[in-house]
Amino acid sequence: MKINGKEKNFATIVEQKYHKSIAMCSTEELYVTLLETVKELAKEKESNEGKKKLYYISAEFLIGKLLSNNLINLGIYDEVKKTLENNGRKLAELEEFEVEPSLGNGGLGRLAACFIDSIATLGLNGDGVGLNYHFGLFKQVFDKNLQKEVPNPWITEESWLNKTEKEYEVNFGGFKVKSKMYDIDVVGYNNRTTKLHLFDIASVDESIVGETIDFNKEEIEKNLTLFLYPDDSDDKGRLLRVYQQYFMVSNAAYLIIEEALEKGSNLHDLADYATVQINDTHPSMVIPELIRQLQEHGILINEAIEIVTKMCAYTNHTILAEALEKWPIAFLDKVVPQLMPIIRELDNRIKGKVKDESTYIIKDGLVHMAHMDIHYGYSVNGVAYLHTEILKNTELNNFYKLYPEKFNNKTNGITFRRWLMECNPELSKFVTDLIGDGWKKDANELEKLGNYINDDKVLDNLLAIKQDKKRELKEYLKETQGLEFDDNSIYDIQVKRLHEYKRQQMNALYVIHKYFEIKEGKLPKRPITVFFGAKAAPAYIIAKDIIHLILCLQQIIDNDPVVSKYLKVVMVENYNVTLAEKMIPACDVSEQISLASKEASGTGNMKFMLNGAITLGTMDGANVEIAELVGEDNIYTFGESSETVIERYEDASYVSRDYYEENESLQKAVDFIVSDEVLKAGKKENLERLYNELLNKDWFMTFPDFDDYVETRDKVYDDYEDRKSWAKKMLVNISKAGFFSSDRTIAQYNEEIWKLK
Ligand code: 26Q
Repeated sequence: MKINGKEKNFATIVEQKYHKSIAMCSTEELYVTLLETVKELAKEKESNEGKKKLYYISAEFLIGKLLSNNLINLGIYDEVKKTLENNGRKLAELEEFEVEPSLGNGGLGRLAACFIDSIATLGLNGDGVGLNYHFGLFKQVFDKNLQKEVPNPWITEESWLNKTEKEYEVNFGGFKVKSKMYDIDVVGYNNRTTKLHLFDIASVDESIVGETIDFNKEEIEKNLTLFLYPDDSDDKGRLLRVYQQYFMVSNAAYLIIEEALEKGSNLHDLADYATVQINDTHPSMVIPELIRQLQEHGILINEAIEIVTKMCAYTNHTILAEALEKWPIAFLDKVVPQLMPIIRELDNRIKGKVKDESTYIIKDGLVHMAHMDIHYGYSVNGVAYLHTEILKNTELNNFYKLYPEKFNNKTNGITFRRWLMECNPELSKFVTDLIGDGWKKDANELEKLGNYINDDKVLDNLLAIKQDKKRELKEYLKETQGLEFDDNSIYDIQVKRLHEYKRQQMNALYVIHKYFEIKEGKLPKRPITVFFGAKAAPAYIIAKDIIHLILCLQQIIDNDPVVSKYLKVVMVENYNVTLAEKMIPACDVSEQISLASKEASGTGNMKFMLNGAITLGTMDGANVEIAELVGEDNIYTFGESSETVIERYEDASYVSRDYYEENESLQKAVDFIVSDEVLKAGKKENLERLYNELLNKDWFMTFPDFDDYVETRDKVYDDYEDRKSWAKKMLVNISKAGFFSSDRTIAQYNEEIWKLK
């Protein structure tokens, strides 16, 4: 590697720093040296430039560990790995040592992380702006088959954060705080760097955090950036979340204006210097805040509104109405009294010209953040084809009628650097050996793999790589979590946040159904391992009950010598980006079984496909695009359509008990939840609550899809036995995954929304 123009070797760097060889160093010494080296190399790279700059503001950036990713993007991964190996050390040892920054809940945060990787790689002039949470999303531990949450610190003495000189003053109702900005360098692949700006305050007091994630939510100066909020929270938590959001966007607005001024803007032309992507409604207050700050610079309100409307674009990530943020006026009056007159003015202007009351910003004492974004932004996008259609035709139809030109789709994507090159170097090399490495820059080149569809040797190699990754996962989970299973079994995996709409409960019902079949002597041709990984928001009771059921099933089956030969349940503890990188490459069957119309996109589905797993899914989110790309022979779809589901909700015609009463095998599976066997393994209160919820409500309609799910899943397992035809399906999936590169997504954002350069 070249540092400051001089060729250097990692071994010499270590030698100079510690006066000893790599072999003699502790893991920490090697890690710290490598971290410093990478930081230095990143600093040397040119940063992206241009007149107009994108600010991707997001409350979450689920970046995951950065060491290997940065080594890959700097092009020194192989070199460093080899040097370590030549000295009897392993890069994996350092990877394990690194702490994962879990600065996001799930899909939305991980998407933001993939996006900044692609922004850097494409050389676009754009930075990320967010918060420097001292504790990431809670760490999940299992205790008596229940989820417990414990604090999850990530900032160590030596971290990826760089201090900067930037400081601002942020005013809240009644007091103000001084902010400081930290940067993480985001290294593009073979290209330039961009920055992730994370804002913090000096007065945060980590000592108020004890053994649990409960803490005093009153003293804002001490806790403002202490925690990332789980995706739903108690009321007290919500108030603190408003403080966090305003803190984030006020800093962002100061930064935007300051950087534009430095580049020669007179602020009347600010929209030529800056564009803002609002990642869900969490940063929506940036709109009134930019207006407020422009007014402070002497720009009158009419013009300020006009400028800001040309600057801000909003991405919607959810169709669940209950998830759209609405803040009580009283909250905003307390936290940001300086914004309320502006928000009222924005609302009054709409009330003065739009008849449709459903689009007003302030209604019944609540401020509807998404409404403000749509009226006062220039773009509104959904994150997959179906999602955007549902927004236009159903959820946001009243807005679509007002501003059809603002609506557009940007189907999500993932960075192939992390989700193939880093997590699956074997498959990555296999691909490169066949088609060259052009795919690393232009993912569509993966289509060339199609030429090998009848090449038996290629198909065998593909299966062999999958088998290796399955063995690796087995060893890893044995060592780290004491979990045991057969690597000759089919690996069927559902990993994602726990939500009723994602329907882990339906997967669990299938497990129960299989359990009965095996007991009755109907044996699967090959053992099946059903993996789950999921955190539930601490206050989401039913989600936690579902985890409880899955853990009880795991225990019951583990203790059953007959059934466990054919079926295993493996619920991994503390599912996070690090575990995803180990599980996804090892997967045979990718469970994407949300209730049609509810999953905006999903991005796990793309990661699995890229790693040669076959999707078992509903026609929901980006599954629709996957199905179209791979064709019906290479995906297994089931379940009711989004149209039917939407109708059922509209006419409120769904009665779960009717299905239960008419379907014997479903009834048997559901009843098992409160059987003596499960009650012995678990807690009555939790299991009965879940049972009653399903029987009396089943809001996400698992019962109507149950039979189709069972039948389709059984077919998947049957088809798996024809190894050659399965390998062909794998190859087709990998070859068609190019569309889901976040490089493509970001190029589209730029061409159709941001228009940088
Ligand atoms: C809201 C209020 C209070 C506290 C937390 C929140 C909150 C936090 C996070 C609400 C929602 C989120 C995250 C949402 C999310 O991850 N959505 C997912 O976004 C992905 C990227 O677009 C999609 O692929 C998924 O379909 C979508 O569920």
